[in-house]
Amino acid sequence: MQSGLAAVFFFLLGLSFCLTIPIPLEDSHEFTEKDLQFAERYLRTHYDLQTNPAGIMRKSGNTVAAKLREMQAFFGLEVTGKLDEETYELMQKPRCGVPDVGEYNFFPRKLKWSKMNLTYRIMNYTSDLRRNEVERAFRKAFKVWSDVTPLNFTRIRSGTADIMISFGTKEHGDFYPFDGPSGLLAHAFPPGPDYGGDAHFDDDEVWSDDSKGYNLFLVAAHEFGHSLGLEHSRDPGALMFPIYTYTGKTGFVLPDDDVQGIQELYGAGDKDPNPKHPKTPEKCDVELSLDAITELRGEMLVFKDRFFWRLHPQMVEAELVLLKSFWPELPNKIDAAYENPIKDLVFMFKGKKVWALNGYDIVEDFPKKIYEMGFPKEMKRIDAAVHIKDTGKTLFFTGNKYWSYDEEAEVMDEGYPRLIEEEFAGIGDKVDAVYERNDLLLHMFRGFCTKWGVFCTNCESVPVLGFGAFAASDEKLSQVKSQYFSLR
Ligand SMILES: [Ca+2]
Ligand SMILES: [Ca+2]
Ligand SMILES: [Ca+2]
Ligand SMILES: [Zn+2]
Ligand SMILES: [Zn+2]
Repeated sequence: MQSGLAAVFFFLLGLSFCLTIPIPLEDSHEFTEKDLQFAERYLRTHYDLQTNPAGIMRKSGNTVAAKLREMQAFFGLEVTGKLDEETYELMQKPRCGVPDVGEYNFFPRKLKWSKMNLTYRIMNYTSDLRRNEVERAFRKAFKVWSDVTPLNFTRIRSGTADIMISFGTKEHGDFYPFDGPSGLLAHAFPPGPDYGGDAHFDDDEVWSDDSKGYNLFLVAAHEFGHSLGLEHSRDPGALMFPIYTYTGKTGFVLPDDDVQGIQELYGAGDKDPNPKHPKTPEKCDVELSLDAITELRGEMLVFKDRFFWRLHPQMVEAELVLLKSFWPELPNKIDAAYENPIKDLVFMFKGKKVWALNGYDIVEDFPKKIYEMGFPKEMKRIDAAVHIKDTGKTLFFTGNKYWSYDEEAEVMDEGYPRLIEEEFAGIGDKVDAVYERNDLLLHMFRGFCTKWGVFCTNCESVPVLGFGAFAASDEKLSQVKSQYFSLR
C-alpha cells in the first residue's frame, strides 16, 4: 500500500517538477532508502543488474550507472547514468515483467514456433471478471496476432497446450514472482517446450474489460506477443512497449511496429481484416503535418495522431508519448489546443467538444460543447487555437475564418469571424496548428512543416511549406508580414 502511495505521489510530482534538472544521485537527498531499493529492484528485474547484497546503489556505482544508462536509452530519456526524478517516475509506471534488454534477457533470443497451428489453455480465472469475459479477452488478444500472420490459435480444455495461461500472485511457481498490486502486471515466456509460450497474469491486479484497473485484453495481447517470440519495442506507440497505457475500449488496431516484428518471424497472413496499421510519427519526416501545439507549464506539446512530443526547455531531444498515457479520458487525436497560463488550464478540442485540463485532471463539467463558448451550433470543429498573453485574447482558426475570444469576459469579440487571408496574408485558407513563441510571434503551421529548430535539429534540407510568423499584436503586424516570406 505504501509503495502505491509513493507511486501516486511521484506521478503527481512528475508534472509540476518536470522542469527540474536531473539530480545526481550522489548529491541528492530527494530519494529515500526505500526509493533506492525500489530502483535497484527495478534494474535487477528489467536490466539484469547483478545482485550485490551490500548496498549496491552506492558501492558499485559503475554497474548501476551502466544499467541506468541502458534504461534511459531504451525509453528515450536523457542518458545520464544517474537516478533522477524523470527516470524514477518512469520506474513507477505499471508494466510487463519481461526484461527490456534482449541480450540480458532470461531466455535465449530469436525463438519462434516452427508450426503455425498453436493451442492455448486457460488454467484458471480471475474473480474480477466473468469467465466468458476472460475467455473473450484472450480470444481477442490472439486474434490481434492471427489477423496479421498465418498463425491459428485453438483453445483446448484439457491436456498440455503450447500456451498455458494462468493467474497467480507473488511467487507462483517459476522463480519470477509478482509483486502485489500494480508494478508488474504479467509476463510470458518465448516459444519453446514446457514453460515456453506460457503467459502469467498477476491476480493482485484488478482486471477489467474497460478502463478500470488494467484491461485484460490489452495486457494479454502484449504478453502473447512474447509467447510468439517478440521482445520489447522502444516505440512508444507499439503494443510491445513495456509500459501499460489504456488505449480505449473499442477499435484496437495493431500498430505498424508490431506488425513488422511479428511478420519478420512468421510472414504475413492473407486475412488481415484491417490492413491500416498506425505508424508512429517521426519528427523529421518530410511529410509530417501537425494536429495542434500548446504550451503546458513551460513545456511545449506538439500533437500528432495518438501522440505528442514534449519539449522541455532544458532538454535537447523531444520525448514522444501517447496522449492517453497522460489523459486516458481524452480522444485519441485532437484538433486544437491552447494554454491559458493565468487560469493554469489547457484547453483541447476535438470535433464539437472542448476539454479543460488542469495538469493531469479534467476540470469538472468538461467536456463541454464548443457552441457554449459562442461558436455557431453548426460548426463542426476548430482547426487551431492560440492564446496571446499580451492581449488576453484567444484566436480560433476554423476553415478560412478566425475568431477572437476574450478570456477574461469569456465571450467572443464583436466583428468576428474574419477571413484568415485578410489578417494573415499568405498563410492560405486553412491553419493546422499555431502557437505564440517568446518572440511574440504567432507561428502558424499548414501542411508539411518540419523545419523547426529544436523540434528537428537535422532537417535543414526539408522544404518548408505553410509556415508563417505573425506579430501577436497589431503594431508589429505589417513589419512581420514581410518576414513571413523569408521564413518560408
Ligand atoms: Ca508452453
Ligand atoms: Ca503487480
Ligand atoms: Ca489542428
Ligand atoms: Zn512485455
Ligand atoms: Zn510467472
